[in-house]
Amino acid sequence: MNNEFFMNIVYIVSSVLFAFGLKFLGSPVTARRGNILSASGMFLAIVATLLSAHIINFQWVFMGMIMGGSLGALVAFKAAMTQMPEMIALLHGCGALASVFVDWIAYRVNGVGDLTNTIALYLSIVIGGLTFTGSVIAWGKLSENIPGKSILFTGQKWLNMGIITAIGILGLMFMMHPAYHLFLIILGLSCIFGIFLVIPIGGADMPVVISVLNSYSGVVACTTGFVIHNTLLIVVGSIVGANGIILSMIMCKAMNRSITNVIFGAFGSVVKKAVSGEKKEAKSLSVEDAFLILENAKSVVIIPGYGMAVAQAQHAVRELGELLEKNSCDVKYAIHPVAGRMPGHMNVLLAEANVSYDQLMEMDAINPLMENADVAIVIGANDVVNPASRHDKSSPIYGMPIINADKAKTVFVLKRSMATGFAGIENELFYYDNCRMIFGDAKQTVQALVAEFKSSQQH
Ligand code: TAP
Repeated sequence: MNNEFFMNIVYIVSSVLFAFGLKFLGSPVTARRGNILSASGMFLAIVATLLSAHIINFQWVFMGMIMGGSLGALVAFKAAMTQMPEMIALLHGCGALASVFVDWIAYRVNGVGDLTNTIALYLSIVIGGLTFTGSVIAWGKLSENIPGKSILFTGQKWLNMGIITAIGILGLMFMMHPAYHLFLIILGLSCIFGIFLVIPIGGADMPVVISVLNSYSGVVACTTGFVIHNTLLIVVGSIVGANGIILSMIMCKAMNRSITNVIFGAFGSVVKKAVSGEKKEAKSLSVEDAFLILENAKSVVIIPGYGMAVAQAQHAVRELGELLEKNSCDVKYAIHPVAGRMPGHMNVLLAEANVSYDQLMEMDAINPLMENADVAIVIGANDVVNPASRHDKSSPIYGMPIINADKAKTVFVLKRSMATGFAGIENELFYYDNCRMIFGDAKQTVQALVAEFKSSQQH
């Protein structure tokens, strides 16, 4: 069996493993199997590539693998669950940067080849450059190292148009005369463009940006595959690119946005907006009083958000849910598609705490039932329950579907202060007549409610 034939067989097997891995990742029940399958596919592809005759010097390869592997393992062990989204953003950036380096070396060692190759190289450095810097900015926003709100300045759109035009013209020049200085300028401008593309995108739209960057990182891997004639990179890159686009579409639909509006509209400009009308006082409630209301409730909807992840309150929440059920109360969990900081964030946390999947309800399914709920308990959620999105055209989250917590007879909001959520806007729900704030760390508050239930059962 010749080397090329062997490589192609292994690459096909790897691609099949990736495809099935992704399929299994579609459900929480099979997600672990999906991860193992995809990782096995990647392991097989790496081993086969190392065994291929093209590798001349293993010393550098192993040094890179040890350095990258140790750094990756260290970061993965250290990262808390709440830091996953920013880590994912950074990993997209690293993937894009790796592809750019491969393109760079391929260009310096082999030149550009035919026109198809030159176009692939050009697209690779443009998309790779902007994905790298865009992902770094997304990481900064998600980790709150840079302000999460929209950053706008006068002439920003014109500057962006200028950069895009320059990248286009330089691209044409590169096709005709692929000089090294053009390569470097195009790469530099693409990196700058990545920064300007992501900084105007504000809080609530970050989920879409992350999935778009995910898609771009796949496209770069694909174009790099064309540059170095590697079938597996082309296949895997296309899969990631297509997946990212589908995820972005799902996100946009969930948030009632168009993708062009998110990417080019800089629409998420965030204003610290005062609650419309006369300024009211938010009313707070003690845990003891909240318990008395919950003890008499027949139907409770729990609405988790990012604060539940920060507080790691999911186990206490499950315990509270079980105690309510024991008290003949119907308990449901309402899951907003962008609650938390990554797709499926709340599902993962509640699954970890062994909350039954049957109790989790998607936004569209729970909203018609909200009017029948005696109590909606909002646990560390903010933007995803802000009623301003339904009627306030000046709000940055206008049009984004929310969980209608305000329609419940009584709403409890568990959070530490009146601080805003990720979108940086005030929440008018907190001032509604049927809303009571229970201030404190979500885990401690829920544990205190659990303790009240337990002590009442003993008496
Ligand atoms: P947010 O609107 O971000 O609000 C979270 C709230 O949790 C904060 O207001 C905070 O208030 C509270 N909190 C933090 N730590 C807490 C603790 N230990 N105990 C109690 N409360 C705590 O969360 P959300 O409603 O889940 O909305 C998610 C937001 O993130 C949306 O704007 C969404 O667009 C964005 N986003 C989502 C994703 C994905 S894919 N899900 C990705 C990127 C961005 P206090 O400080 O007062 O406690």
